[in-house]
Amino acid sequence: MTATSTTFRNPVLSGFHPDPSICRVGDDYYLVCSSFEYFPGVPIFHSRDLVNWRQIGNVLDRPGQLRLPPDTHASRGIFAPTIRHHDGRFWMITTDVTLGRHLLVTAIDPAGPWSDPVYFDLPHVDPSLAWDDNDDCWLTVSGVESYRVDPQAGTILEGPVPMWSGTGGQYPEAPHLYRIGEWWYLLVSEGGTHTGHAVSIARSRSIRGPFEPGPVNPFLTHRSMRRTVQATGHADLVQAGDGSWWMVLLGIRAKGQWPPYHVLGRETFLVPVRWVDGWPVVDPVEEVMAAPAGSPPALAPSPDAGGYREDFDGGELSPRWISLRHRPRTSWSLTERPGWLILHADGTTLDRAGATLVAHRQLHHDCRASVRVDPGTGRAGLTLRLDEAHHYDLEVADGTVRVIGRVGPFRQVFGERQVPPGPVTLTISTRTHNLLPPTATAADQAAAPGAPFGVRPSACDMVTFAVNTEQGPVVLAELDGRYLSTEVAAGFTGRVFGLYVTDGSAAFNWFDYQPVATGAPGASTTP
Ligand code: 6LW
Repeated sequence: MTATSTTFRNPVLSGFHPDPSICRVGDDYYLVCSSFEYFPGVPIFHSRDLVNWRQIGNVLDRPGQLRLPPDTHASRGIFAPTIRHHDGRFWMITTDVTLGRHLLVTAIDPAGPWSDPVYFDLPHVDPSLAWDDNDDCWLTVSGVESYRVDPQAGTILEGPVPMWSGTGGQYPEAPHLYRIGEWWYLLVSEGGTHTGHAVSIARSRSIRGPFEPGPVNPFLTHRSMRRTVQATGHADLVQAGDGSWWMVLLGIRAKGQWPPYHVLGRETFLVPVRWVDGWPVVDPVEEVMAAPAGSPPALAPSPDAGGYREDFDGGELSPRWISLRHRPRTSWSLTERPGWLILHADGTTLDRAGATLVAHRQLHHDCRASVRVDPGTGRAGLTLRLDEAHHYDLEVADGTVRVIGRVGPFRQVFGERQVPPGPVTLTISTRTHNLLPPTATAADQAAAPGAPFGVRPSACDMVTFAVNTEQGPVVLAELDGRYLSTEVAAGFTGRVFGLYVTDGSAAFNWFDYQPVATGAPGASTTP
């Protein structure tokens, strides 16, 4: 590191925050991400320095804008959004893949309210918007092709105009057009949203092309490289007020080996961009990155940042809470029992769509989530969820707390304990440190504390389930977390901690989420 540089920490948005798109208005940056089967949809964040982001709402936050059918599959629903500021308004366009159409909403204030949608019945995903020198609006989609549209009416005026589809990698997608100087630049991702992911660029004098590829394409990829951050792609460019350029993109942080597994979903990363001979150049994406001195990301948030305590004392749910497919007003209340979140059961199981759930993303590999829940005569708990077929539940009903694992077609109770009636405190924690190396022998394993059920954790992660008793916390089970990974479940999301009820009504007094430092006492030297 030289005296002329500073550092910042990636990911700038940890946990399930994929497909970032960014725009700047004056000193303010705004960023949106995909939301898939969750409601409200398209979380929107604000930052002044590109590194520290605060969620200011969700763009699609009412049924008039987003009505996902009750049987919407996990990882369907709302795909990659684009946010732009043009003509005094914010514009956000995305695809509802369940409906098979793109929807465009606008707002004066990015915190909302956003308008009702205008729909475009066009194929493909990853819609993006750009306005040319005549103020004509161009809608570009994966493939890659472009359409001249009337954004107010939702009509197609011209197209499809074929664009440039990258270097030949599969799934040319996430196209964005930028007017920079005399050129139109077309940013494209290709290779698919896993370890083959890559970002490529081309440019043209005309928005209609033809596009000339850059001299080095892809100009960003981590494929085949031994790097902590993998799957780098789906990018968007932004110019800071000081003239510097930046790119946000998605990546994954997988753990373990042969193969690695990732459980937090695709996260949002930031890299500085330099221009060399008219083309963007970026360094590989690292967890700690150098930034040009004086450039916006001067602040490096503490790696321990990101804890969250919710006492359910306010009148509204924080925008960070997400539910499955919809959140009917009849399914929750913050007023029925002041200071408590009441959830009323809709569906009878987390194994199928329809359950009442209010969830918070898992943001750190090593973390702890606790709730205080009064199940009354109902069935409720805290789940660690990837989808309907991949979740671990810490559930209380009929005076018993149980740990239930659902993986694919299998469902099993792994531990249980009687508890007195009334509120109970449940904790699920995850750890990637203090695990046995993949080379551990059976004897190592037998000697290691906390390695139950015959699993041999390959430095991936373990999930621990505990209930508070008069004697203190009691661990009911510890399960291998790899079964709740994208590599096992497939899909585009990441893990969430969900407060749920599947029978009757339950009351939640508080929720507490805290990262656990990886250097905590007892952390091993496992690579
Ligand atoms: C999205 C595509 C992608 O539409 O993943 O990483 C898809 N890129 O661009 C879903 O997030």
